[in-house]
Amino acid sequence: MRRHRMDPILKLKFISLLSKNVGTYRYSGWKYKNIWTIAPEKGAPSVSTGATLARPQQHYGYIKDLHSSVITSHHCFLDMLLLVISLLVAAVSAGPGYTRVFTDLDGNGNYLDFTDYEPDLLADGFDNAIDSVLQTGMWMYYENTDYNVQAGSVYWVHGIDIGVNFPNDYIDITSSLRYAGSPYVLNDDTWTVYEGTSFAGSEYYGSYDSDSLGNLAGKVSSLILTGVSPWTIYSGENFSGDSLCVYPDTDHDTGADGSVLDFGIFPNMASLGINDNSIYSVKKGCWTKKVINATKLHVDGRLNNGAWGHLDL
Ligand SMILES: [Ca+2]
Ligand SMILES: [Ca+2]
Ligand SMILES: [Ca+2]
Repeated sequence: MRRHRMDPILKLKFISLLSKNVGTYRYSGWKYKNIWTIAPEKGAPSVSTGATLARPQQHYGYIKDLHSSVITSHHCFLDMLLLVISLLVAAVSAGPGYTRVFTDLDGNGNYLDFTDYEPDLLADGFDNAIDSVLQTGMWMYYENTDYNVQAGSVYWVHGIDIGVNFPNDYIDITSSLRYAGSPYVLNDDTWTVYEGTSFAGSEYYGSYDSDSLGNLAGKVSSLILTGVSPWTIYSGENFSGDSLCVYPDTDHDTGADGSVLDFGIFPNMASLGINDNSIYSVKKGCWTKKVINATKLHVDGRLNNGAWGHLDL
């Protein structure tokens, strides 16, 4: 299928319009800069790799890929029509969380809003530029493109309308970003497994039972749970073999409006006390008496409404 990039001006409008869908921001202590600056696109975007890294189990509207795969003409009218269609689709497919990423500390400098995955920030003119973020949900900021397919460090932040400055060693390195959890409902009961440790590489996502893990069967090296339900993980497909119950109880965030987020964040299988690459199926609920007493993640900081930290190679 032919792929075309969106016209930069249209893209600016697209992102600008999207940002109005994001929800209610609270800018406590953060300077709001009503300036949009997007550097010209440099280099070739990695839309082809995004397809293999996109969530395989759900009907997931990958906004940019959707757009680039739909456009078959450079005619302005058609672009505008497709922009409108994309915005309608975006309204239902964009994630309930968001992140606003800034080129400087304390929410200063230029910024961009994301409600969806970005495998290559070069496409946005934001490669190796992020110093601080303002966000809701659990977002991972990867040193390398395609979510650290090539191993690198990760800065992670979760919370509700939380603003975080990255430490010195983690500013100006982020090359891709994505969130964990439901693309539809904040704090929905979900699980996401990752091929690499520290949430790297391909992922497999679900909010229901899964009797196999597709291309990640026997490859799972990290896990993130959201919501309040425990899950039972199995060493065999079809809920067979050894079973262990794991709760999303490593982190709990409470927003200023009383909304809550719950997480189980496990950057490697050792934090669950099981062997690497040993999960083959997942079932909702606690179907065994063997409950995992998980190791909590080290954080750089924690507030009522969130926490943040880093994972290194
Ligand atoms: Ca910067
Ligand atoms: Ca980088
Ligand atoms: Ca693995």
